[in-house]
Amino acid sequence: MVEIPESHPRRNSLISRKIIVEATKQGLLADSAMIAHGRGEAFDYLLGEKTSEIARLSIKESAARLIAAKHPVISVNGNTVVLAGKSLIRVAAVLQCPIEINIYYRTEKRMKLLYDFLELQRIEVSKEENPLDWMGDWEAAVMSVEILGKEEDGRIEGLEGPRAICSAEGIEKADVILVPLEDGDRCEVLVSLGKVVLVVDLNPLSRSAKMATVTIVDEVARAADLLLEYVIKNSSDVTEWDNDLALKESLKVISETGDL
Ligand code: PTJ
Repeated sequence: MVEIPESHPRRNSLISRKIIVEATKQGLLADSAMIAHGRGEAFDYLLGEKTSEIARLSIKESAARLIAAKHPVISVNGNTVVLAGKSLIRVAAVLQCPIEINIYYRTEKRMKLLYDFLELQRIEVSKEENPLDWMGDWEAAVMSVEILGKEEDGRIEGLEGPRAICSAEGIEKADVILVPLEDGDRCEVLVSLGKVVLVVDLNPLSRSAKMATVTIVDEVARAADLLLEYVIKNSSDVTEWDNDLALKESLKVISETGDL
């Protein structure tokens, strides 16, 4: 494998590409995963490849809503597992909420591969030091995170076919769902079911971004790391979040990044 020099200005982006390429070879990702990633990358380039102030606020708001939830769940698809799986396991460990593998292009083979991959990530995370400012038995907290998805015993009411399949104890029961890189239709239905939907999407113009309760316009791995800090701080309250205003702010960031 070609080494990426530490000094390379676009190192993180190149590492993410490598991760996506490798995961594709392993069969973990959907056929269109690279296309989705490329679209995200283009938006990230326009955002200056960093977390904007408005993205930081939306992450803080999402942390507050996950903490206040009765039944929070973190839903992960292929791209999310390989790019941010470990970070989201840390978030789930702090919140003590389940992670549900819920993929758009559902096949039994991919579900199994992703489950095994996430299990391995969980074991690795359980062996880490406690995250900064978190106190308690880290290994126990991580190993008690439930990984859902294989049960297929729940349904997203209002959707048909494989896209409706979910876990009864996860998405079906949840009042607050974090769904990175979600599809617009599913996002719309989840909101219509009265759930609080927290989306991570680099494209502020996507249907999911527009439909969500709170949209984090940021790269999923960066956003997940910052989310961990905010769930550990546990210091903010849920606000009257104006998501349209937040999306407009993200578009402003994009237009200003381009200023020469
Ligand atoms: O694993 P599956 O079967 O659930 O499939 C996952 C993909 C991502 C292939 C599927 O959900 C899909 O086709 O997604 P879309 O409709 O192409 O939407 C993906 C959205 O995520 C786009 O708006 C991208 O801008 C955004 N995106 C891509 N990569 C990232 C991202 N947002 C945040 N971080 C990223 N790394």
